Amino acid sequence: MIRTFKTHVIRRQEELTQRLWQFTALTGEKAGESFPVLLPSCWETYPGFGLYRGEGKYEMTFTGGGNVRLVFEGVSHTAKVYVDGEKVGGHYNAYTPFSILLEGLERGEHTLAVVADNRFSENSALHVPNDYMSYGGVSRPCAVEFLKGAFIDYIHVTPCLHEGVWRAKFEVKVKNLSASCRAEIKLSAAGKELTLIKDELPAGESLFIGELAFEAVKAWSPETPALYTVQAVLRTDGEAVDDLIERFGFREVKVEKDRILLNGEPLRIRGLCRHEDHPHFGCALPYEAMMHDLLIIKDLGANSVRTSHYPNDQRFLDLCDELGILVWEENHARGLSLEQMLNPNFEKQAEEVIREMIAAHYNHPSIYIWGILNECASDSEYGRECYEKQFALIKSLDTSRPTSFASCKFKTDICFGLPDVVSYNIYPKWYHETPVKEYVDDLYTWVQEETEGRGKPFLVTEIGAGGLYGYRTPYASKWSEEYQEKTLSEQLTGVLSYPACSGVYIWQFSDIRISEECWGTRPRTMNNKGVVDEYRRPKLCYETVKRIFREDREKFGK
Ligand code: ADA
Repeated sequence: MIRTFKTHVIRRQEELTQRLWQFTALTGEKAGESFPVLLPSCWETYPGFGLYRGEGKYEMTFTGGGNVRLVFEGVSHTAKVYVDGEKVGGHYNAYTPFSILLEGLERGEHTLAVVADNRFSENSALHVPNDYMSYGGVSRPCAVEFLKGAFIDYIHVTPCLHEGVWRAKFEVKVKNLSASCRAEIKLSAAGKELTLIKDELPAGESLFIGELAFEAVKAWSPETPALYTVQAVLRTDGEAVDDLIERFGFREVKVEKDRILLNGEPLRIRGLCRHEDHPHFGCALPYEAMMHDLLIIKDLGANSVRTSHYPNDQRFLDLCDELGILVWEENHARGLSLEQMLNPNFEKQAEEVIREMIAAHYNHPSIYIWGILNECASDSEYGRECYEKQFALIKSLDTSRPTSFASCKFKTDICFGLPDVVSYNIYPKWYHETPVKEYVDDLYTWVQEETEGRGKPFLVTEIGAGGLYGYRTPYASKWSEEYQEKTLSEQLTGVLSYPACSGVYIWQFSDIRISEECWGTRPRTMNNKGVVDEYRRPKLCYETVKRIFREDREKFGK
């Protein structure tokens, strides 16, 4: 399952995951070990492979020919793809999709091999030893598609409310693999139809643009997450050759003064930061496990998830659309120092993540904000240049959502003039002893008085404390569940009662594995700040968070 809904009626797409592939380790002592595995998965979950860093090959066969497209939702973290032994493409970064087009492939049975590599090196600027795991494997679904002479690459839908009536702009990108022809796109969305015609569709890429008004549709909101589909059917020289079905919602996000507005109403964020991580699945959580996480998030009274620190599996975003969970989605980067940002590959690799993230996730109504570069060098001139370029790139691709970044540079950040929303990660009572309210007030006052962030909405994107599941002490010592409960309670109430604040994200949803290479000093080689542990068992703080979030929901009526 690639999406939670059907995406094609005409195009033949065959999912290659949920099937057995042959895995072979290629590096070090394990080289040559080979056995069948079910994809998607991470090899760290295979017995004996818990710490394997290197290359792993996944092989299977598919039958067909003609214009064939291989679609990968995510390979962690560097991929090389071979068909019948010949390299046909590659990709860097675990968390964004890519595809490989094979024109005129001979009909018959073909072997497909994907070599994934999870090693760290100078070539990899984003996947570095870090406070989360960079797993190895084909970690998200993949498929093979059989195309005719032209196909639809994407549909981007931008809704807007105009004089009380919802309108939607449709941008449809088509790739023509043949000679110039007459082409027609028929769009059907929420009971309306529109035909866009090009008398001459040249070879290569073309954009079809159209707009429709919708008088009788429901707006999307966390309380009523109404969703609609749009189908685009492509005809060339009169023949229906391809189609794509996408899903969207009618909602607008705007920033006005110091508030983020959803359909004109100020947002109140009660959120959790979440990594894609689970002891049984690594970062390749199956659909059922994603749903289970979201049920817990809903039960806690939260209304938002921050996809720290990378774009998430599209199925998770589909579920957020369906359940009315607001999403802060961010590009891939955590805590990169100035030196790491100076890696010659950094700019290009980060830019690719942004392009791929926005192209693939543009239509999700749940995504209300794009975040970038969590806790990177936003206190340096060079860092500022990077933030500036990335925000400009985002705005060139999507003007319908605000932007932000989560800073940890206490009173030294120089980038707050760049995003629409000012966001801070703060850990009073964990990494230092300043009382929560005093700390937030000090920070907010500095932002207003000394920075270009003055007057912008203000979010706290991380608060948290470590608590080891099952470690209980009557005197609430650090790392005990009691300490975590007491600290989170003080942090949450302190931040939520600060009137200038638009909301808060807890660090973090569940305990997670971290890279051995860098963070071996954290207990269990894990980040233990989860409200639930890695198996999703609730800690002592669970009921406290639930009470505080639910009281806040009562107070704000949403
Ligand atoms: C940071 C960071 C998180 C995590 C957290 C912590 O603010 O953004 O990824 O490392 O701190 O646990 O200290």
